[in-house]
Amino acid sequence: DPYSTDPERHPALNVNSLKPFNAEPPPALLSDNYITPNALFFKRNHLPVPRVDPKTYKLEIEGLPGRAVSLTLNDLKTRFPKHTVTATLQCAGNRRSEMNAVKQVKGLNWGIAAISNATWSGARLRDVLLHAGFGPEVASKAQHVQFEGLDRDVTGTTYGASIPLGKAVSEVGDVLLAYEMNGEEIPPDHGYPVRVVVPGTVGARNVKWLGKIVISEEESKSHWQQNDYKGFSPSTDWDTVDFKSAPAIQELPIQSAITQPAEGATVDRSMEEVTVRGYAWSGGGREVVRVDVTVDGGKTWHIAQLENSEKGQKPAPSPPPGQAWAWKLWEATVPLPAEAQELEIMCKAVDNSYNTQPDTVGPIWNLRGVLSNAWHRVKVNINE
Ligand code: MTE
Ligand code: MO
Repeated sequence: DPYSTDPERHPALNVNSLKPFNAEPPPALLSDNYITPNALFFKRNHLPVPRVDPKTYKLEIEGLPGRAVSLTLNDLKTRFPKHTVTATLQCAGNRRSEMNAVKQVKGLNWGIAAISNATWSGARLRDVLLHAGFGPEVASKAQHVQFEGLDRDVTGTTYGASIPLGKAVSEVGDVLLAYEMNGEEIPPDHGYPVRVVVPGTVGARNVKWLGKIVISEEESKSHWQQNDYKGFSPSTDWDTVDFKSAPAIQELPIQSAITQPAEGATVDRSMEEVTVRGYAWSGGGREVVRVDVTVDGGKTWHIAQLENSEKGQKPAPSPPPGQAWAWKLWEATVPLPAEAQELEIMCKAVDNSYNTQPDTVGPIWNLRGVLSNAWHRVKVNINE
């Protein structure tokens, strides 16, 4: 069993698949912490977790002038400044179950918690590429930076993905070759000893167990870059889909969801109001500036209080424009409408480009069930 050396996991996780291991935390736990504890951080593996020896670990870098460069874990830790970034990762398939409810899609049936937030430390990819020989001549030809994982399938094919070169070498892109997650070594499930963290970019490009970097004129040839993680029209089906016709997902659209109360929960009428909690995040470093909550079908909206630090701590300073990599948690206390016995709570977020979420999932439905970001809806009962 190639999965026999997979690590132990937290028993509270909701498991979507065991081999490979895919799991998300219960929504209410997710919004308990601004920084998601490592054990509860959602886990998305396509293959068995590779066990990498940190003493023999080598990162290869190809596609730059001169010889290929090879760096040890110690090189990464000592030859480059340590940079720390708080960034949210979200799987392209987060909230896929809502698309499944409209019409069957292909993929893991994620709820609303294939998203988590951590503080990552490591070497800047920019610094490492400059060290390895990146310069203007390369920039005029190459357009992509490919990443290869050390996890492989039975045929020996590794996980791979790529990002635009501009993001990789940007001074404000904050792309990391991370060796720490929340102040600890990166756990085995999250890419030990080194993973790429591409803030603002879909989870799939944040390659774990990083073995190789290739600077190139083309995107990664990997299945996950070419034939997966792309969006299509609701009318495109498996007979007509042409994966070449759509761009690979990189930055993700604006997202928000309600973590509390849970679907089907009971709210006490005597409380007169309901406290609603959730998360909101947008891709590409766009900052969430507002979350609106309604309990009357959208006739009136309540503006939620946004939080960018742990409960009870003072707010963190605002990030520079274009570098809002981390989510916001939010809370709204909304009066219960008179007489209603059932309540549908809905939320939508707005980012600083004034992007907002579509109201329903039908018009954004796609056969792979990615980019599911319609207004989130939770139905609760009111107890008289
Ligand atoms: N990297 C490797 N090497 N193998 C993988 O299966 N999964 C990707 C990405 N990086 C994956 C990978 C996907 S689809 C996502 S959403 C994120 O890792 C999940 O990261 P996490 O497990 O740390 O939450
Ligand atoms: Mo993903």
